[in-house]
Amino acid sequence: MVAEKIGTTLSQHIIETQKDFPQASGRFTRVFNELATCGKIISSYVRRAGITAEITGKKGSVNVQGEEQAKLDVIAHNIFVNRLLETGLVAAISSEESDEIVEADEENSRNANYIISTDPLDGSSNIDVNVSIGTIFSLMKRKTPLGERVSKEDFLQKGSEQIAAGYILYGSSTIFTYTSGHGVFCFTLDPTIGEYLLSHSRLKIAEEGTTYSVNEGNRKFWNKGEEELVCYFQGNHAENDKPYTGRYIGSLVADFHRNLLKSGIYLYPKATKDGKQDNGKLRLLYEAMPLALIMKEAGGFSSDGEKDILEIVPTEIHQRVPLFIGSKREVNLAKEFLHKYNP
Ligand code: P6P
Repeated sequence: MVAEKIGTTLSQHIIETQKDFPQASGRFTRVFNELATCGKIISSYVRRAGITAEITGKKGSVNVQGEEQAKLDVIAHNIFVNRLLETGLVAAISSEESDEIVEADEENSRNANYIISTDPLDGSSNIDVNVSIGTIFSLMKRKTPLGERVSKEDFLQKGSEQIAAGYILYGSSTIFTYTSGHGVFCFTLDPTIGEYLLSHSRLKIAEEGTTYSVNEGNRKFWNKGEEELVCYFQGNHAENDKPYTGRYIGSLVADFHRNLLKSGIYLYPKATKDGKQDNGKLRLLYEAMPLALIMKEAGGFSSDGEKDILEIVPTEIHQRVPLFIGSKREVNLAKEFLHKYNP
């Protein structure tokens, strides 16, 4: 099938795949192509960071999370919002960089079918030290009836309702990875021709992992189950004396992508450095849920330590969640260890 031949362009792939869905109207294709274009534009900025002051360093503002915004955070946010709302097919966008949802004009807020949640540039604190960063997106259909204005409640759907999810990793190359529920596909951007070319078709993660990714600097804030789980991964446990490989880039998309290809688990338990956040650091809507859909399609699993990420119904758009995501065996182990002390 052309759509899955290595080297196929993303546009060819989407058009070919659309043929499999007679009910497809072309709207999905149009939105998807725009997401891909946003990735190319952001990639061009990321590749120039450090060269021009206008895109390097801090913006001098903080986002709703109280985190300092990099100039590129805001640039990436604006690219996503402007281009996707201009398609006339997206009613609103929830973004890490905006406290409230960004609604399309009245006409499209009432009549567009799709809503998008995004972390426009995750891991942006790594930009100035030339470490990989990424964009994460989640595509859903609105719940409110057409004709009514879209609302924040439209975004409070569980992850299994996603129509599609993906990320763009700005690493040694720029990779566009997505799933629409029929397999996980990766496209590598060939900058010489400006096209994304299929590089991985129907990606599957190994059932058992060999790598664990966690910020060990938070150890003093972990509970007993989390502590024992990491000791297991370090080979310091009665049930395991063979250490896993430890890899932690500090950029979720980069750690996720490596574990997706090489097997392993990424974990961000409840507490963070300040020990205050008892719901972890990562956001449910535009980090955990889209990656959880990809991981499920690749044969892996994700949980908050107890519940399947895709079955959690959000109560607010910037809600945080503890995250254990990767090879099925390791994510289930996490659940066992946490349950041991918190039945
Ligand atoms: P810490 C980046 O801010 C991010 O959201 C993820 O990309 C990354 O995995 C995590 O936070 C890093 O957090 O507390 O380990 O620096």
